[in-house]
Amino acid sequence: MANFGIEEALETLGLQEINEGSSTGSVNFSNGEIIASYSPVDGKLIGKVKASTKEDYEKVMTTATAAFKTWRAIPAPQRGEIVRQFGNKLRELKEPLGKLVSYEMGKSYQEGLGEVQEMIDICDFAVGLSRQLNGQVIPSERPGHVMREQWHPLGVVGIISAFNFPVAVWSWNTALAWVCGNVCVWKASEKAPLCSVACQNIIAAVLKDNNLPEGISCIVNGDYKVGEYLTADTRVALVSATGSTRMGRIVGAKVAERFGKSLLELGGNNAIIITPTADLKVVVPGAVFGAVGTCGQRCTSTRRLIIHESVYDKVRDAIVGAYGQIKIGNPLDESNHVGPLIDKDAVNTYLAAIEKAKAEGGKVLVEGGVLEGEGYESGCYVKPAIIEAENHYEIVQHETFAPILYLMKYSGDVENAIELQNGVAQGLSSSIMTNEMKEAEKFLSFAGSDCGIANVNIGTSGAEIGGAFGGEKETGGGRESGSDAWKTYMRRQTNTVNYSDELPLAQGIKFDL
Ligand code: UN1
Repeated sequence: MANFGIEEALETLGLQEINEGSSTGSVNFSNGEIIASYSPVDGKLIGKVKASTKEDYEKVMTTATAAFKTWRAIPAPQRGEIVRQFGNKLRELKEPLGKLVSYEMGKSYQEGLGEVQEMIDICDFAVGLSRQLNGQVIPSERPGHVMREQWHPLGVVGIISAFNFPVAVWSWNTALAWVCGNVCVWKASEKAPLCSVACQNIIAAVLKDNNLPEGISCIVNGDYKVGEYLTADTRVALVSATGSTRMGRIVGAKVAERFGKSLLELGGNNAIIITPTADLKVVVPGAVFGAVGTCGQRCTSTRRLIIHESVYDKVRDAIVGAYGQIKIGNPLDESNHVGPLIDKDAVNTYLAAIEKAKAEGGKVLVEGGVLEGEGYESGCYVKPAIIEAENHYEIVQHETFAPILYLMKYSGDVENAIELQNGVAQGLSSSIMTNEMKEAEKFLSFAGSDCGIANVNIGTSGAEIGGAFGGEKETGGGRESGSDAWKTYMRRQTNTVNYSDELPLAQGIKFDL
């Protein structure tokens, strides 16, 4: 077991008094119905928060919009300094926060720590970025003129995040949004509300220490109805939403209707192509971690293995053999690989998907099922399953947020595998396992993977924060995290300045008076 008790973690994170009636975190004026957070680990109640009513939301927005005026006037590198302090606090609190993530959401403690590490990393990235929000200088066609580009903050950024990465996804958005000069209003998943309150407490303390307005970071609690306040609100310049394609379709349409900006990071249906030259030492851990890590609840989780027929039996046997070693149980016990699903609804979705795959002709290679008995009282622990299937099955085309891995064969050239890989509606992450340079390059070329993430000889999940994160098609097209994703959090302004005594018009137009 990890050395921290969960009570101690809650206390360190300022969550010891999370119960009915307490309004938690600063800038959280919640007065609505109670949201109880039960741990999928042991089924116990961890705490309760109140949902935000429309009035509460209005108070949050008033606080946030007022804070924006102060925050945008602070030079970007000084905003970076605040993010640096936030990152340092996260370093201090990595263990308790990682533990809370693990206990409230159910991922392994190692993955909980990894998630907090992603937060620390994005803070470091954002600090450096705070000195590099550069525009360009563009040659003007007119004498005595100069053109340049500036990047200005947007205003209020609304962040809608999912239960599966209850802290990191917020931080990818918020750390960038802050250095860019925006203030943030966060609607976290109602399935992991305490994680959001813990994060809010941490940043609120940093803001207070620096005498900065608390409205720079706000949270609102609740279900999709609270999300709708954000999507419909013209004061929210950008809505960054991470979650299901179903949710993204609604959010994207609503925000577009009012000409707001949205950044959508939605479902994946990620595949690994395993070619004849693939190295099994790399394939097995890559595929197994990808499929069962976070109990198959990452948007980057490996859903499909597309295996060349010449190595199919060998690869299948190695993967099935590795599944025999997987330990399922309390995720806070570091000897376990896989914890529970988030809740019983997720368990039912998992069971229904297995039935559907069977009904469509799938052959079960590793049997799934719900675990019962000591240690599994929450009813949320399931066995990772492997099913031999075909790409066109309806269930294979669909993202099921659970540890179900579909195996399929390809024959002939890598192009055939790429066609299968791209033959789904989603386009988030993809990998090829090969030692053939030509295959790898084809996979990465314009005619290769159509995903936002395409990897060679690593799995589909576990992306580093330094790259832009997101994907195409039903994945929504947005990019979060590294590279130049920061540009989404700013508005571009083109400036033309005339320092001559004349007024020549562009395109050579004459307009003599
Ligand atoms: C998600 O599942 O929403 O690439 C994010 C990964 C992690 C992030 C996943 N760094 O698997």
